[in-house]
Amino acid sequence: MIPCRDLNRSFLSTRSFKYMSINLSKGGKFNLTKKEPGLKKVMIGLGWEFKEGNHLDLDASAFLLGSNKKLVADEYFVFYNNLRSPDGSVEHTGDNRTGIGEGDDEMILFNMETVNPSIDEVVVVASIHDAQSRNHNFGLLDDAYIRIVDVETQREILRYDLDAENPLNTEMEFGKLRKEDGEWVFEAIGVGGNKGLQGFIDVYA
Ligand SMILES: [Ca+2]
Ligand SMILES: [Ca+2]
Repeated sequence: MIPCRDLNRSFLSTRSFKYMSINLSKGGKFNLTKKEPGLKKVMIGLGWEFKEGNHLDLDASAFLLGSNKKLVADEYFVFYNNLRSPDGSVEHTGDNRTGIGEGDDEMILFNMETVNPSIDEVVVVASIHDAQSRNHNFGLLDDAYIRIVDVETQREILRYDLDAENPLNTEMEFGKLRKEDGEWVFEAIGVGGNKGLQGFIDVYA
């Protein structure tokens, strides 16, 4: 049986809604190389709002992993204090500490052409800064999403809206770009935890 995602997609393409992006749900996959021929550089945007009209500092970070699922070197952990990977393929555009305003609050750029060939996965995570001392968690977030945009055309390719299964989580592996037989596939992960950014460092460093 063809998964519903694919049915929707073929429906959309036959109706020529070519600017409509794909909405992924948890576990959903999208082959960027196959579906978007010629795609070179993507912007991974993370947006969020705080329910109570206050501020919440969410941080987007990327772990560039080799085939052993570990960072190829410490400098391949890209976050607010290390904004660029050594190969220049991943760039973080800077820390946003409030999330105020619509649209992307933090952005990570990824160049598929210049990425170090040893990189097999780019794992994108979101973690709440100082979650414990500020008593913040994902339950306080509204409209958190991750989306992928073609940098050249500024067109949104796909989007994954966060559906926090556990509102008490303080960080989440949002999604990953994974190399599969030389093609880049985006996978919506949506797995949360309670160890902060350090929890991911413990796993991937
Ligand atoms: Ca931030
Ligand atoms: Ca926002």
